[in-house]
Amino acid sequence: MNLLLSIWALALSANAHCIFQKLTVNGADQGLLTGLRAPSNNNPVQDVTSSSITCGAAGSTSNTVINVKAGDEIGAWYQHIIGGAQGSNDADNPIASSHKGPITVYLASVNNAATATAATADWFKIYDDNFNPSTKTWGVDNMIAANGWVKFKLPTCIANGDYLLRVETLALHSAYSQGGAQFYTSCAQLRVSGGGSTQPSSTVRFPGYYSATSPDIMINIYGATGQPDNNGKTYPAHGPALFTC
Ligand SMILES: [Cu+2]
Repeated sequence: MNLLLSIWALALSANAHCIFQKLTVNGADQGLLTGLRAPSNNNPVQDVTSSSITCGAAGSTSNTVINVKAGDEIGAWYQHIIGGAQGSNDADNPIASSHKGPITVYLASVNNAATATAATADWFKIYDDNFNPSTKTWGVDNMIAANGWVKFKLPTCIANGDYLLRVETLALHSAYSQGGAQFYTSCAQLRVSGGGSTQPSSTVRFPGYYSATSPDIMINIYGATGQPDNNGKTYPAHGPALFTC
């Protein structure tokens, strides 16, 4: 009995992670894993030089490209495991509350979103929710409060065509040592119409852009009182400057 209980406890604690697994477009549910490249389990990526840093470890790849319009509101849904909660009364759904950190969204223009190679895509940042030092609230806290939803708008001025959308939850609870930051990332395949002609002034690649030792990735978020409050400071810049129209 004791052995079974401790195995059970270990299994739970080892899996207090999450997966981005579904999209809404202006509130319309696109279906589980539809239009997505998602990992098959909720383990984080902790090596920023890994090919898995782009869209998560290779798992499922949808044949679908989701039609959207520039300016649409996108919802990205994170849950503890694929399909939702892990059993009933899952305190770690959508993610363990210990997993404080920022949520960041990127787009990359590609020729064909269903087949494009994510590692050579050129990404620009369109949304982030980092840390509010006055309320001590992280992007992850807001995602948990919204039952796993991260909502943002596609820029109105981007050019029409295919895009990959990369949504990243970065958990920093163990990021005080190198390699401790946990990335939870999937990508969506989008086809944009109704857009404009503004091109991003600069782009980045994954892997490539993130460094294991930069102050946003190797960071002790626990302040003097031991709380994950970044000691009241602002969180360092994570990713390039936001693209704006
Ligand atoms: Cu975790």
